[in-house]
Amino acid sequence: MHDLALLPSPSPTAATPPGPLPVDVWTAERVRDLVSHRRGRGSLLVVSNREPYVHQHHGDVIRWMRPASGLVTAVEPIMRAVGGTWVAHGSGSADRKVVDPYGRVMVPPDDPRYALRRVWLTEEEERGYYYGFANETLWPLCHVVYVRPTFRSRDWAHYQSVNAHFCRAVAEEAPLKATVWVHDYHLALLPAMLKAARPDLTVAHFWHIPWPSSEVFRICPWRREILEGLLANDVLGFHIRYHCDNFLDTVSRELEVNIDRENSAVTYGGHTTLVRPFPISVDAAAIEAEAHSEAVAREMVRLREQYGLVGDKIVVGLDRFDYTKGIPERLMAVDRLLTLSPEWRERLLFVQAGVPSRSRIPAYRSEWRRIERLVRRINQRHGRHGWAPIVLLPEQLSRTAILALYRIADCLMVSSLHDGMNLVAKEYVAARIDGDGALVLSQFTGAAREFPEAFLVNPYDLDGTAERLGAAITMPEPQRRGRMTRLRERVLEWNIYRWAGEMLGTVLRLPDPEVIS
Ligand code: GDG
Repeated sequence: MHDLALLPSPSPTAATPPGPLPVDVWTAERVRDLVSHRRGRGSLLVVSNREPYVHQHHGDVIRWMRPASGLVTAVEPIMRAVGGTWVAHGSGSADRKVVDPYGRVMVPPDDPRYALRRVWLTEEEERGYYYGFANETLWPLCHVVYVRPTFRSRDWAHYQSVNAHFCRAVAEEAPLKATVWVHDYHLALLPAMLKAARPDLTVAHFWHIPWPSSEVFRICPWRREILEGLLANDVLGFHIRYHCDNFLDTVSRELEVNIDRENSAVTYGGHTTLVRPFPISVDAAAIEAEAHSEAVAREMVRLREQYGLVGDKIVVGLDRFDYTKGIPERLMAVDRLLTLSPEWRERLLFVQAGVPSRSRIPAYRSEWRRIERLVRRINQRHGRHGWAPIVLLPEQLSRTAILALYRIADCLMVSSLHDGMNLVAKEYVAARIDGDGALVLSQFTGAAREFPEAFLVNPYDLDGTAERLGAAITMPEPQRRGRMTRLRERVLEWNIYRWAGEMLGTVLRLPDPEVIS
């Protein structure tokens, strides 16, 4: 079973935010209308490795949870709005117990809106495809963080066979001329397999992580197969234009393609793929509404009491514990600030929350040990009178607790070494219903392109990051609020429904695939 980070149920329902909405706002209803108007050609299927709901045994009872994953955070509200089928790996200990004979269960469990079709994998397949090829090969290959990718032929064989499993499941589920929306780097081969098995399908793919430069990608022994898999899509989406350009450069170096830069389209073997940026986001209105709730207010009190979250300034970090997120760099920047400006001692508290992730992989285990060592050392160096500057919360936080932490945080620090988008930064901004708070944000996240009002940092530059953190927590209130107001306007307008509306709109405007019988 995965060492998933799990969120307790239930999840919030979308709600209308207080106050006037920006003029051109996308809502769940607007995406639903778009999909239902254009659905003449069939229905919508989402495919991803990660499932949106996991069923687990707890003694004699079965409980369901939502995994802590950027992909699930983003795609789940869309499926709730439009319905359809989501095909994903069934990873929970009780997942088989709750499905029908075809591996299907209706979700959300407390408010069924769409079907979840589970794909079953053996331990060995999961090891090779998920831990091996997806997370020891493609993840480090696409994130330029100087962790060397591993290339094992047996992982590659599992990756191919698991993609074929997913293909069979989707082909069984998809009605004629359906639109299939594939997600992420676990399923790069699936589009080509689907087009071969079911040429009537329209296939789109959203790649949630960065695409590296062609120079980086060319070390992959199976690069041709991966690129051919992706070029079978009708639409291929990345978070930002820079990743699209890297992808276009990569295919132009590796394959005989025709590239139409004007339309950002690639033609290969007679098939054209539109390659476009679609910046992902969060359900900002729902977060805003939930941040107003009594439950969040109570949780703020509980967290402050339980963890002693008091001080002039509370700075928060929240991540899956992943080596791409730059957690040691963040801790070292806090250390540097406390060393250069000792007047912050006993006044600044840094809270690092999050869940251990992929801990079967050695690079993740050593990252975790490094974080623990650093926290100990920094607390010894600067701690006094029973006070220590860093609080580590390596626990599974509920969504209510996450929103409470965002509201407590005078400053949120995102210091990823490389990150496709980073939804934590967007959630923080959406949760700041008081219009206050400061965001320190790595320039190597997709979010940095949309958030120039954040305190942008290069996390490799410790002095620079410490200096920007100092500036963020000392900025006078009027300027700080001015920046937050602009960040909030952006996240409310460029919300998750706009992302889905723009990507699905592009897909649904395409002509029907030509099927030669
Ligand atoms: C990938 C890409 C891209 C985090 N820690 C805990 C927790 N979370 C929740 C957050 C947020 C989500 O998980 C993380 O989303 P991110 O976008 O920050 O990061 P990844 O999981 O790496 O996501 C990323 C994303 O896909 C979407 O395309 O933005 O670049 O890497 O929703 O709130 N939830 C709980 N406990 C935690 O400790 N419960």
